[in-house]
Amino acid sequence: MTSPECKIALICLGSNEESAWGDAMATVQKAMLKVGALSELPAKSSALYATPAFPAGAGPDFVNAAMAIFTTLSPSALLEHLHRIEAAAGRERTKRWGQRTLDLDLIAVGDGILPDAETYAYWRDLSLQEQMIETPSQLILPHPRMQDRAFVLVPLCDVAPDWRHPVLGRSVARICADLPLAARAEVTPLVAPNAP
Ligand code: PH2
Ligand code: MG
Ligand code: MG
Repeated sequence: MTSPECKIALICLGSNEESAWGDAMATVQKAMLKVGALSELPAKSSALYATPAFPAGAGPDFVNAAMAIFTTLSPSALLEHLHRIEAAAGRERTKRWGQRTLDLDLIAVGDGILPDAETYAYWRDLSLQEQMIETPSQLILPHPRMQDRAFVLVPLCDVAPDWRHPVLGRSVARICADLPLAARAEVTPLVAPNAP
């Protein structure tokens, strides 16, 4: 039997609340080590960024980052690992879009469209108002909102600018460049206190 193919997985990390691991920056940094440990080839990690909470006024600024890891895990097995890391940081799943100690979002796995193109399109095309009410019960990939969010795309440009969206047919760099400049400018790089 041939071994399963190693695929790139894109993950967005976010925190806007202190966790068992420290402040938001320390939390994201520790999570990066744990997510990196899931990778079967050297993982790629973005810079850390300060970003205003979405929707506007929803809470303190976030620290966001992105990673590209390389894995033979299925998307659902990978998601379980991410949920375990969130739980280790003390994450309680309460309010949608509320404050969170650690949020690990699976953005894409290879060029997979899950569960199928029709369901993906349904979630991608929801209005913001509908998004406030409806939450998918299954894993939708690529993340149906990735193309709208500078706090996802700017960090992703650090790790996978050439990854091509299997439905939109555009690279991460292109999708990011298509965002309004003002949205991109709100995502500001943070310098870690222990940086050289
Ligand atoms: N995550 C959310 C809701 N809002 N805003 C920013 N800036 N960054 C996030 O990671 C984020 C958010 C839900 O997961
Ligand atoms: Mg999220
Ligand atoms: Mg999440």
